Amino acid sequence: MVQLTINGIKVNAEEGMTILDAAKSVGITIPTLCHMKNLFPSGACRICSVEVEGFKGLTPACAYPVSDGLVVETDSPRVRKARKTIVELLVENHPQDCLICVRNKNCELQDLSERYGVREHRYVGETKSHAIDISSASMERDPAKCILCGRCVRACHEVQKIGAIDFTKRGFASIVTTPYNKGLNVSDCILCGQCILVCPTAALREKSSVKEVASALYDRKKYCIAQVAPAVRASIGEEYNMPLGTDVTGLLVTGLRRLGFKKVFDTNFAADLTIMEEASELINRIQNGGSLPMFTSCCPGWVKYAEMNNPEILDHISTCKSPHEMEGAVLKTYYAKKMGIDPKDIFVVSIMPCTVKKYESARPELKEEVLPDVDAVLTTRELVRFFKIAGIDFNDLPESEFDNPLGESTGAAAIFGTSGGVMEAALRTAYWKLTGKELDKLEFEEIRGMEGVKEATVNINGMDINIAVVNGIGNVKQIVEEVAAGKSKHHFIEVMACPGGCINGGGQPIHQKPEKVMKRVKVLYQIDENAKHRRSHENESVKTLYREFFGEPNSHKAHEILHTEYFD
Ligand code: HC1
Ligand code: SF4
Repeated sequence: MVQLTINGIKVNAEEGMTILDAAKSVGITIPTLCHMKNLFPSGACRICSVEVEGFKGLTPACAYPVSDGLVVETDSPRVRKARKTIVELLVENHPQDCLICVRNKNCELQDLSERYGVREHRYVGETKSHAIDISSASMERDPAKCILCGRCVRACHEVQKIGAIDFTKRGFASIVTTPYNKGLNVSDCILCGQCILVCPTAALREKSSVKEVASALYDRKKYCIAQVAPAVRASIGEEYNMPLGTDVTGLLVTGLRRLGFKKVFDTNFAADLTIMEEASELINRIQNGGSLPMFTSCCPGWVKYAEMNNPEILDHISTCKSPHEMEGAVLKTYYAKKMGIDPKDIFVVSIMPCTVKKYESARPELKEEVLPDVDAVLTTRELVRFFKIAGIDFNDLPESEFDNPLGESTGAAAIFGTSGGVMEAALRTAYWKLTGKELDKLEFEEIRGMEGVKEATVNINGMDINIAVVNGIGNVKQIVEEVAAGKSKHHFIEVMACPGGCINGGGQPIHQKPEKVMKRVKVLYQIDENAKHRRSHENESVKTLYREFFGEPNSHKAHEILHTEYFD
């Protein structure tokens, strides 16, 4: 422990801590635009500059370690002036279009401009102008709005270990871009959107589908159906100032009805259906000598990664479509027939925490005849904007329940939204399928939590099944290489591209609160714990679907409608 003085307050801090963290521990927030928790400080933005006694210049608090007797001023007139000048320079080299910007009122540059009282243009001069990269199906990149903080580059390189974007050129010409300044769609980008979550401005953002969905809702010929991903209910409340970790399922359903959706279904229903198909596929592969280990397939970021980087392991990925694609496929076949609706008139909108789902829904093989399984995807953030346009006061809505039959779900489906959840749900059903008995203890603690790779061995009917859960695409390389080399000891591997799983997807609310992931995860585990049924095979509507339509899991019809293929 060392003792230092910050703004006249005596602060005890652990050795190795930075001034930034020590100040935070006593309630002093030093602003920063480049710092990322748990990553080595870059000191790029200089907004966190502070005065340290005995030093002539100002020092970046994010990169300066504490020591005994250090005397620091974080809010002196000199510090304020320096910060204001930095902000003024950034603002001057930034489009002056806050009123029409997607991040208006949720922009860190705007906040700092307000905080330091920037009220005039003091440094008018040449500004950069760059074309917006609209090449991908999921995201847009607007370099004119980039303030070169480098957070996106670090999220992509150091967290996701993809490296699709980086700095090029120097000085005023400096820019964050893709290789050869080509579009994201021809880079290594997997469209995970983790860079969007850390971007302080709107330089990175999702490609909006709000207009498209609004026109479908106004088209009287269309039968618009919404489905909601497991993770959205645990996060959207944050956009309405509710505490982190508030479950708003009932409000969400009412809000979607008020937008004009004829039916509001639950992607969780199809998560249960996925488990029926995926657990059967795993057992088939084990019993009949199929490619093992089998990887999960519900994360389209992971699938895109594998297709681009490791085509040699594609036959190890489950052929199951992801749950929201299965839900769409069932809606356009079974449900359309049952309700006497022409599938051509059905317009399925998935409300997702994920940016890659936009790309996934546009994949040509994910369709029934010529109709896409899912017509449009709105991220959690886009839904909030849509509610705003429609004048829906989310906080004041009464609660209501999902429509049926595609609205029923079990606790197993709820935990799909967190890392380890798909595996846990699959094990609950695989155990029942192989033994005819139910597991006494449903929780698999070893595969919960935020570790990068979680492993366990589960004994089912005398057979040891080795499982692994990859939490974040940045941790997948070694696991994939073992599989490619034929050296994997695993039977079943879950991969989710976003750290924490979909709960921390690239389409989720943007704010830099580090505790957000665990608080959201808790909601999903609570939904599971409180659920009447906690195993996918107990979902009555799924059972009816097999009885009335598919016959049994992995049947020929199920393969035609619920499974897919991959391409290198
Ligand atoms: Fe996910 Fe999934 S869990 S991929 O994270 O398998 O997006 O929430 O909807 O499809 O169910 C996302 C979440 C989601 C699918 C399911
Ligand atoms: Fe990298 Fe993901 Fe952003 Fe693409 S979307 S640039 S892969 S962080």
